[in-house]
Amino acid sequence: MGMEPTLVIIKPDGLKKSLTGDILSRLSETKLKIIAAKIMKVPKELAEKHYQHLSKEPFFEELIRYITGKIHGENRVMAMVYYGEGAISKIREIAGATNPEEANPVSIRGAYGRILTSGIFENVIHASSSQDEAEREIKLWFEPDEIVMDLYPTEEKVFEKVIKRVWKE
Ligand code: IDP
Ligand code: MG
Repeated sequence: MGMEPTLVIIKPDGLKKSLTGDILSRLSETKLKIIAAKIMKVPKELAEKHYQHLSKEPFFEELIRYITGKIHGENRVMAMVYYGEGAISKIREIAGATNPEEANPVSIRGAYGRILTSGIFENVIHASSSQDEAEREIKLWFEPDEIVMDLYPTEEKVFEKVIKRVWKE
């Protein structure tokens, strides 16, 4: 426990169902601090790295389709980092069990999740489940400068010939 960060992702079903506000309200009950947030598309490579621990599961391919928005025709997710005392367990508690049918009905997954006919647990949010997982996931989803706190050691790298899209003058 102690002061720790955790990664939260509102999955494509959460955005599709306009649940963002409700979910943020529920999460704010924890009194944890949001230290990073963005709406983004999820590239397949990022999805596969994020769920690498499940790559042997029969539902893996469908899970990648889910998190990349292919199932809902909604390619946005909202990724956030919450920080504070016992952040990981506090958020997991409000999120509820992985299987939405077993989740506490007042938890986010219990209230808004469902099981798709494909068998995938459509459970609205992701939340890191350990400090190691949080570190791995936060480094996957965010760059150091997108987070308003220094969570992990950084280094400076000089890039040459970087091609970057900018607003047209
Ligand atoms: P978690 O999201 O509660 O940490 P994980 O085991 O890390 O659970 O699984 C990641 C996601 O994969 C779940 O949130 C859910 O969407 C999906 N999932 C996990 N286990 C199953 C399963 O047995 N059947 C269908 N989908 C599953
Ligand atoms: Mg997990």
